Amino acid sequence: MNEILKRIESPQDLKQLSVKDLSHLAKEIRSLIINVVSNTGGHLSPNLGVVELTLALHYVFDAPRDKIVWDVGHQCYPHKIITGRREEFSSLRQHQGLCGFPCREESEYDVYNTGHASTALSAALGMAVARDKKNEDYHVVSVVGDGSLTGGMAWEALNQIGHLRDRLIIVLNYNEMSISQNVGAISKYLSYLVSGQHYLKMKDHVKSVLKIVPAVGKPMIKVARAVEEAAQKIFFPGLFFERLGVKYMGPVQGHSLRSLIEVFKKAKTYDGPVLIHCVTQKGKGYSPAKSNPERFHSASPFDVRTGESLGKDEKPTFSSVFGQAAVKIAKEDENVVAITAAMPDGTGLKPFASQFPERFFDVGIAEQHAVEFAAGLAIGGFKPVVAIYSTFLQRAYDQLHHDVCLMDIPVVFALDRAGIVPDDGPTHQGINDIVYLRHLPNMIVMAPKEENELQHMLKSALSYTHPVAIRFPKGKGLGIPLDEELKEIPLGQSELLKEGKHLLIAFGSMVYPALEAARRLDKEGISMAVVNARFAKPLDEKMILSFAHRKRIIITAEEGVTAGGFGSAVRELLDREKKFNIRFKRIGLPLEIYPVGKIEQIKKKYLLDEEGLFQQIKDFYK
Ligand SMILES: Cc1ncc(C[n+]2csc(CCOP(=O)(O)OP(=O)(O)O)c2C)c(N)n1
Repeated sequence: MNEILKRIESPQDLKQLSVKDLSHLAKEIRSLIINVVSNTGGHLSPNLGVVELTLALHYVFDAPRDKIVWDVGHQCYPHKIITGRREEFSSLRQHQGLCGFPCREESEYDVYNTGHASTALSAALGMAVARDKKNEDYHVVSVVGDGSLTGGMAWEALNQIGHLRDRLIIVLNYNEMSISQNVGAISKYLSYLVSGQHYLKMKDHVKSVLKIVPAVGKPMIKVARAVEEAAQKIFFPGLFFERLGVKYMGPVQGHSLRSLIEVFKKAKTYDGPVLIHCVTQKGKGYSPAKSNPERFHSASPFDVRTGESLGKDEKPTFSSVFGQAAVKIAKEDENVVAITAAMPDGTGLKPFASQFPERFFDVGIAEQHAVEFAAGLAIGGFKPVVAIYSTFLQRAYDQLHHDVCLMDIPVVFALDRAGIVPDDGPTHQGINDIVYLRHLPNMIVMAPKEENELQHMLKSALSYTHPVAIRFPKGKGLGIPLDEELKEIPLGQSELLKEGKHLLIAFGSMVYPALEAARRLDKEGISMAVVNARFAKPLDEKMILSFAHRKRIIITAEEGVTAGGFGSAVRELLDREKKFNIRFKRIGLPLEIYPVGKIEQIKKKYLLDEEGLFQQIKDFYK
């Protein structure tokens, strides 16, 4: 096993191989990926789908001199394996191991760090223009999926690519999937192009029928027209791209090394932008992933034999509690609608989508549009709930400000994966949202201490008639029983959980660790009251000021960057009042680029776990 792979130290070693050897190598790479990802978890089905495509690219082009730019970058495992990182591949997504996305700090073959979608065409165009302006001579190749092509930035790039016409190769990895089934009119157009192949067969078939049938009646004329239309598709496929000024090649069978090598060689000779439409299958080579590419898009560790996940936990995730609460509320209020930007499963909205298909919208990887679309729906009398991961909502900052908050339009934002996010590394951390939301006019910012409170917060948010953001972490809840009946939390009201002399006020996921730390501090003679803030905006000013009047120490805790975050909000309140002589500390995250690792490892490093809180408060008290 791995007879060929063990000889591949760099892409140069591929160039000596025959197509037959490359095809064996593809098998060996798939097997390595399946084995490693079954241990570490990771993006399985996207990577299994691009093995031949990656081999053909590295066979034809000369990286790192030629630049290969991956969109999202979740499909870079074969690329990492053949660019000198085969031995380290088992450390994928582990603390101090290989990052699951392209990473310039790791290798000169990774020209551009990614994690968020739809960036590759813009970045690649920039590189191509820089090359041409400096009279240099290398190829720039960007690989973009059909899912990522639903993002607006990809079209902004195409607009300029067709205008400038610099030499640039776009490999469209078409597999009909985003994380879930791909959506939208562009996706339909791409599948229409692919279906040209079937028309080709149909045309031949019809031709042969026409040959043997002498009479040409009305039905025959209809058939003849269909043949003509099909012929148009065949002879001018990709007309749309051609009209944009981008040469279209394809569709190409994306698992045929011979076809891929041939088309990439041809594309190399073209002096302008060219798009190669490669048809691939997500999960290729591993039947559980092939039959359920969505589940294996980003899989947790699994049993290779069966595909079953390892380490099942009975506690529901925050995402699923959110999704169920949305269904419950929508049953009672027909104006509630839900929106996702290509993450129906990850955000927990699948049950909503199946129960209320006409009130559910998957807009594609289009966070900016999702926010703006929601604002329009709200103006029309609906109550939109927009579920987007904290890190991806960063995309829509201006829409939040300009299109929702300035007009005080009631849209509810459910920010999943808020706080520290495991395994995916710096691009996926959800640690900025308190900061980027708190200063928006009219925006209410909430975070539940556990999953039961999340349900009540969703109900409450829909009653406030302002823009509201609810942030909650990735993963399992705390196992708190879920109330049947949902209640409304009065706007801005915090919750006192433990009496004490000084104040420890925690936001969201930090509440329980704060409570545990405070119980231990009691034993050290340090008496901290613990308050569940619930709101970063509006703050429970009355409660905080009452402590400020009586106490000497106020400490805030949040799972987000402290610069401009929740603690800063409390500090600003105290500064506004001026008259307090108190000692104040904010606990949270520094401005840094966060390492790959498990949540526990990262929290420990930044002293945000119970032990870290205990030590930080004890040291401060002294
Ligand atoms: C801005 C942004 N929103 C959402 C995501 C989550 N996400 C990661 S991969 C993916 C689907 C990408 O589909 P496609 O480009 O077709 O690649 P495939 O996985 O099908 O190979 C999504 C939605 C993201 N990475 N970035």
